[in-house]
Amino acid sequence: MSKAAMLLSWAALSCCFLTAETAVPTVTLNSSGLVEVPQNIPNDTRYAYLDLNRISIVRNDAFSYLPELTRLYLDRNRIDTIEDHAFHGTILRQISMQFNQLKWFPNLTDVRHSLTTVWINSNRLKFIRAEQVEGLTALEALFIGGNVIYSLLDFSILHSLNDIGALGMDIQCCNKVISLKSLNNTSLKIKPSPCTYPEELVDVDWQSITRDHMSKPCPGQRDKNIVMQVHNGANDRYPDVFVNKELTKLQATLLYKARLLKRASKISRVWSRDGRILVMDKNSNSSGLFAKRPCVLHTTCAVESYKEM
Ligand SMILES: *[C@@H]1O[C@H](CO)[C@@H](O)[C@H](O)[C@H]1NC(C)=O
Ligand SMILES: *[C@@H]1O[C@H](CO)[C@@H](O)[C@H](O)[C@H]1NC(C)=O
Ligand SMILES: *[C@@H]1O[C@H](CO)[C@@H](O)[C@H](O)[C@H]1NC(C)=O
Ligand SMILES: *[C@@H]1O[C@H](CO)[C@@H](O)[C@H](O)[C@H]1NC(C)=O
Ligand SMILES: *[C@@H]1O[C@H](CO)[C@@H](O)[C@H](O)[C@H]1NC(C)=O
Ligand SMILES: *[C@H]1O[C@@H](CO)[C@H](O)[C@@H](O)[C@@H]1NC(C)=O
Repeated sequence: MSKAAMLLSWAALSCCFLTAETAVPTVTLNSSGLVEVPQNIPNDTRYAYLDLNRISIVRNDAFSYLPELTRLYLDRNRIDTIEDHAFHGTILRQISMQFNQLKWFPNLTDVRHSLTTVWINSNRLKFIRAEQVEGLTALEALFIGGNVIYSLLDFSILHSLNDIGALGMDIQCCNKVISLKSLNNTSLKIKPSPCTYPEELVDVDWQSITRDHMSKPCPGQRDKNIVMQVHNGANDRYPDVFVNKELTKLQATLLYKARLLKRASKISRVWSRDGRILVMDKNSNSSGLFAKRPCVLHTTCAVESYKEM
């Protein structure tokens, strides 16, 4: 082939890739007041943007009239239910469901061979189980940050997965999520100190946490929303140990009490971060639990113990 011919074919190729790229049949219905998945978009649509609507349920076969659909964006809706065959009949490669109200990882079995990327960050997931994702043989990237997850599968069952986005995620660093430690820092994006449990790992850098540190049992699901009384050695002085889960009402009470203590100059600082109430002891040289780093009120300290200080 002559140089000119090569150039020509290169030009022809780049022309057509560009044309193909810009010509992808795309429908954009962001902020359109939709309360349901529309049933009247062109049937050759490949990319569909349905962000910023008020869709709350995605029913079986909602998209099956779109056989070429490869990218679907449902961000910032009110979705709490996705039926088992919602994506049946499509060839989805990317699905984005950020900022919805999903408590369960959706059943993606119908698109398991095509799906490469899932954004499900900022929902209400509490766990992801192996049986919910094990069939997703093509999955390369999974974004789960912004959920408060207590239990995660061992990701090594997903052979194509090489990118897990978990930024903005608080985790209880115990044995149910130990699989996170088998991921290197190129494949796992996590905030610098993600642990809210156990107390000794709060504010500790993720890189310096080992599998051993995480081999502790997780606080029982049954103890959710209750205040545990722990009476053993070190905790005798601080008998109220609060389990760090959804203690919204309790946290509000703690914050209120802590602010009273601050006003009475019993502690030097009180603030909340990621739903945790933190306090800094007035005397940073005091021993044990209150030394050096802030104390998370709802995990180990009793507010009462500050009153005597
Ligand atoms: C879309 O609908 C038209 C007419 O109803 C049909 O001829 C065509 O095959 C459909 N295309 C796809 C991709 O299903
Ligand atoms: C997902 O749906 C398929 C097909 O109905 C079913 O066989 C499978 O058990 C479901 N998976 C989960 C995790 O519910
Ligand atoms: C990180 O893990 C991925 C997937 O397991 C692997 O492909 C990659 O080579 C690893 N990178 C390093 C620096 O170890
Ligand atoms: C990954 O971890 C290594 C040490 O284990 C560290 O030197 C490096 O900076 C980390 N890379 C990123 C992107 O955090
Ligand atoms: C902290 O207190 C201990 C004993 O109360 C004392 O021995 C030590 O010198 C103090 N450290 C500092 C930095 O003040
Ligand atoms: C919806 O429209 C698409 C296409 O224009 C944009 O890429 C998205 O960013 C947008 N979604 C939101 C949430 O703004």
